[in-house]
Amino acid sequence: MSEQNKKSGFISLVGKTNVGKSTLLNEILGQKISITSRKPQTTRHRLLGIKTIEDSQMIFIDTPGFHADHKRALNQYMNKVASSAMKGVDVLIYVIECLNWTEEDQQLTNQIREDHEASILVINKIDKIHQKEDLLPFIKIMSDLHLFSDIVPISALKKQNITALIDSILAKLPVGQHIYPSDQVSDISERFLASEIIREKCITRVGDELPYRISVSIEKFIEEENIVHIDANLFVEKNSQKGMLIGASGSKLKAIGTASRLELEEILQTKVMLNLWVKVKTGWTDDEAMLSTMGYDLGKSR
Ligand SMILES: Nc1nc2c(ncn2[C@@H]2O[C@H](COP(=O)(O)OP(=O)(O)OP(=O)(O)O)[C@@H](O)[C@H]2O)c(=O)[nH]1
Ligand SMILES: [Mg+2]
Repeated sequence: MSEQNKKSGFISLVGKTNVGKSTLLNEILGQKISITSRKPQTTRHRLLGIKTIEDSQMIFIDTPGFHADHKRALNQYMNKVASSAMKGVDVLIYVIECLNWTEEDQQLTNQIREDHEASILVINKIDKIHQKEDLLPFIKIMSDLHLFSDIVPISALKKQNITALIDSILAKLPVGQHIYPSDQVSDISERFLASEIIREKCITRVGDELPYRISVSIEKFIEEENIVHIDANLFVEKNSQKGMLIGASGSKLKAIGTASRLELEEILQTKVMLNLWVKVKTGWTDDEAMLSTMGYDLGKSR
């Protein structure tokens, strides 16, 4: 392959929380690098997913979803990570849920017209549309906004129309040298992925408010020949939350530990010995200094 024919570019996935950005990234990569859940504000960090197809290297940036609650330092941090990923990329993918374009979307995309030659509106979750004939008029309304160069309806979960989306991205990718080896899929470490898998298992097993109060920190990650030893702290903000996470006679924490271990064993392809501790760190979601020591730092997003 001649060097001049190579294409490479950064593609960010942005949009409101819960629209399916991380599900889409995992589907494109064919591998889970970004955790997902039906609860809002799942992704907290910017992370890269890399897909190389022949002479084209697509470097995707998954971001935290935008959300209106700006009050806490953690929420402000997440919105900042998302807006910084809207700038300086080669292709911007703005994801929405089918038939759902809001005032907030309008505001968030206002800057696209000036900043981006190449922007794609992804209308996700088309599998949820009851009346299929509703889709075409919606696409027409979106197209009349004149904000996006392409509009691609997909279902990330049901793997519908992903090839059309890839084709649209490839057509917009600039000429350039590849930055990563062709078999590299992400820039995240196994240690970081472990903390995220554990956080995902917490999110799915607790009530609606608690997910935003939980942070996971890996204290030990030691790889031996046939086993990986992982110790992790789960931080919450209050003693009452600690009880909710541990559950009656430790049942909830045990379930979180088992589900995390099984998935980590699958990902790491080895046995995993996992120990979890729940600790209270009062007010961590609204304390910039604490956020920084816990790895939420705009300078280094992970
Ligand atoms: N029915 C349906 N559900 C989907 C689809 N794509 C994603 N979901 C679900 O939508 C929920 C949110 O998905 P995520 O991928 O976590 O969404 P996100 O945009 O990354 O959310 P944040 O990280 O919070 O910004 C999950 O329960 C997914 O399974 C889809 O195409 N169809
Ligand atoms: Mg996400």
